[in-house]
Amino acid sequence: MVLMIIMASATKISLQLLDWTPSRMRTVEAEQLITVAAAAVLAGIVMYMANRRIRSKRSGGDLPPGTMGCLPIIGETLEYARPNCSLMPGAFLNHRIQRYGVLFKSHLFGEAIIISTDAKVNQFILQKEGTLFKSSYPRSILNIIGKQNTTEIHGQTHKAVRNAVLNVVGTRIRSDKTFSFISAQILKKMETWGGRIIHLQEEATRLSFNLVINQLLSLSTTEHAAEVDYLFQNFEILVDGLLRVPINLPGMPYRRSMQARSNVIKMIERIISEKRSKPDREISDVLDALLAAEGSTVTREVSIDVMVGVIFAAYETTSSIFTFATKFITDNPRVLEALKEEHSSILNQTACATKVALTWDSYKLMTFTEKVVKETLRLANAGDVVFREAIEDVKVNGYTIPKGWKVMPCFIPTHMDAYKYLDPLSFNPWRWDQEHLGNADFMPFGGGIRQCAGKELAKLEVALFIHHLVTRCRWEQVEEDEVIRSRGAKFKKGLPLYFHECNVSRMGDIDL
Ligand code: HEM
Ligand SMILES: *[C@@H]1O[C@H](CO)[C@@H](O)[C@H](O)[C@H]1NC(C)=O
Ligand SMILES: *[C@@H]1O[C@H](CO)[C@@H](O)[C@H](O)[C@H]1NC(C)=O
Ligand SMILES: *[C@@H]1O[C@H](CO)[C@@H](O)[C@H](O)[C@H]1NC(C)=O
Ligand SMILES: CC(=O)N[C@H]1CO[C@H](CO)[C@@H](O)[C@@H]1O
Repeated sequence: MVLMIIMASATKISLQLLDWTPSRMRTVEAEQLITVAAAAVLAGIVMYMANRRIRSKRSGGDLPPGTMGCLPIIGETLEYARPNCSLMPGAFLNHRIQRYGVLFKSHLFGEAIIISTDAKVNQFILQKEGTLFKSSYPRSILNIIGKQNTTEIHGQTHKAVRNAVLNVVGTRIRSDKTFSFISAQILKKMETWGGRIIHLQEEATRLSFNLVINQLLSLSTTEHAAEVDYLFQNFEILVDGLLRVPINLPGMPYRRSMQARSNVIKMIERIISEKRSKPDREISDVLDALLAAEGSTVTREVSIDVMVGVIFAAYETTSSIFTFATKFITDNPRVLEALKEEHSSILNQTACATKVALTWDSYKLMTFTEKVVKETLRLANAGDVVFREAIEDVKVNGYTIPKGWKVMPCFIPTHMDAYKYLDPLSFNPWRWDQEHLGNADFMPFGGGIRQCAGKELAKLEVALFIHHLVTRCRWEQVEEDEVIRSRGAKFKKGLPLYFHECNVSRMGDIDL
């Protein structure tokens, strides 16, 4: 118990040391450093014992090589989460790939884990879902996004839930209503940008949250502004606690995250009872679809956890792609020119006398845009890792992944592999014309039966965002900014851009 408290205070200090957000930076006093040293010694002893236990737990065959760190609970989490100013795999992965090869073990987020950075092995793991591996996220993440979450449900329940999501976000994607709704949300944001400096990262986060919250819960930013704001604020805190050291003590991001989760759940429960009080509703959002599927497999708890999980899966990823797409277009005038040409030609073809409304047919004409989106997905790596567990001992690359072990396929090293992508750091949409890349080489949405259910929607949203950006706005970057990669890629200053203009109310546009 005493050890736990010392450990916790040590973690807090080292977290502060590592925290790159200037507002969170605090000074570390000498006294606290002594505590850290004492804790480290104690921790070393504990870890030595834990390691012995792990060694004895292993079954036949060799575990992949690797280190487990010298702190219990924390393991190598701090090293893993250390920010790196590049889109390339960070120092944590690089050092280990150089030393151990593409498959190695570590200790992250409170659990022993095997990390795979090889395209073929990753593909194998994802395709053997349900037979050799199953989706299984670390407990510390589940405590936040939900224990009955999409990632932890299997077989029939997973199928029912996945169908509920796909029915709403997949099947309806071609409808004109979806197109005009997404456009209206984008334009509503862009309307506020003209003549101002904005921080695109912040704007994009809010935009993608508004989009997903409407598709999932039918909350509109006009009628339910207070609810949407409340959910957004809590989600930002919730997300901040993910992939952190899982210590639940006051002041720790992890604790704040757990509290935010319970606020979000109360709000979702309230929305459910409002929905329930209106009989014979049509299915107009994902929550309706889940409620309609409720029964012996899809319980209320499953519905709620799935909602939290899907909001989480959808909004940070999509906003990161909005932001990076804009940054790459800004930095590459040739790409901007090619995009302008494609989109003005689409406008020419689809414009009738008074209205310019995009449809599925016009979307299908955005072939260059599609490559821009692909290239952005490759470089930004919004969903950079997934988590699985071995159902039985699995032999991979001459090593054994023992039954019950967690596995973390990591996609960044594949997407930045110079043998597959010439000059991997360069943003080059045209590479997709020439390079014949196998499925395993490009997995921004994961793969197998758990591939992202929102994949088509996400690509559409980004394409429409680019459409409105290049046909209506003129902008420039006003300040240098740096990429920080720790949990996902972010811009240090939030990508400040000056918008000379955003011609939102162009003649003949859809009504806002
Ligand atoms: C560019 C944006 C996005 C990226 C990069 C992305 C990435 C991913 C990845 C890598 C997975 C696989 C997780 C795993 O295998 O454990 C996943 C799953 C999922 N995503 Fe996305 N996602 C994006 C947008 C969205 C959106 C907009 C939605 C919904 C509205 C969504 C809903 C889901 C759901 C429901 C799953 C779980 C599917 C299942 O387990 O069957 N995602 N996503
Ligand atoms: C980021 O990663 C690259 C490549 O592994 C490495 O050379 C660089 O030193 C790292 N930078 C930081 C700030 O850790
Ligand atoms: C669109 O139409 C206008 C007028 O008809 C024409 O001047 C312009 O060149 C066309 N643009 C494209 C990209 O086709
Ligand atoms: C916006 O509208 C103004 C006035 O009609 C026009 O001069 C300008 O070129 C337009 N900008 C863009 C990016 O379309
Ligand atoms: C429905 C289901 O599979 N729930 C699981 C969610 O995650 C926890 C923790 O890993 C499991 O114990 C549950 O069985």
